[in-house]
Amino acid sequence: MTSSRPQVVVAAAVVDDLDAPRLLLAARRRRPLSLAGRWEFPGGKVDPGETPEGALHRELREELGVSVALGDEVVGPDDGGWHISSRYLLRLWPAVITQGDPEPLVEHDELRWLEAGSWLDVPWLDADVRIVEALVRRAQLSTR
Ligand code: 523
Repeated sequence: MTSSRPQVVVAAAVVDDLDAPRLLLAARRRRPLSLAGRWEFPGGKVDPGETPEGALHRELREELGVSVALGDEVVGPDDGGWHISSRYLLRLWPAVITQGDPEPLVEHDELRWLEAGSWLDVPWLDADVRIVEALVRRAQLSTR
């Protein structure tokens, strides 16, 4: 019997401050048609031979034109990540921009900094909305 492991997709919760995040960067997909207009954490698939973190730095450079510093991975409930489908497993890191001004260069047609209290105010992709909810809960706990 062969078991096929899901392909790892890496993404970043780009925030203004890793310790006390108030602003969260959301990116609106331009393609494919089935996902167009929905918002996501920017990122993409890990290429063969890349580490997940290396792939994430590459994706953020290609898609947004920025360099980032990553925080500790946000561990999810599904094998440490977050199931997108049977094909893909999403892994997520918080990130702050260390160089560049983010622009929607390739995959996206709009970027938006969401203020604290408004992180859920855009139509996120189904896989991402669960993670945003978890981040909101975490942020609420950390401000108590
Ligand atoms: N997701 C997803 N959330 C999310 C990302 C970055 C991706 O649900 N934050 C899904 C969307 C696709 C799959 O993961 O079904 C692959 O992501 P994609 O298309 O962004 O990967 P890329 O950028 O590596 O794609 P290509 O370069 O076009 O192959």
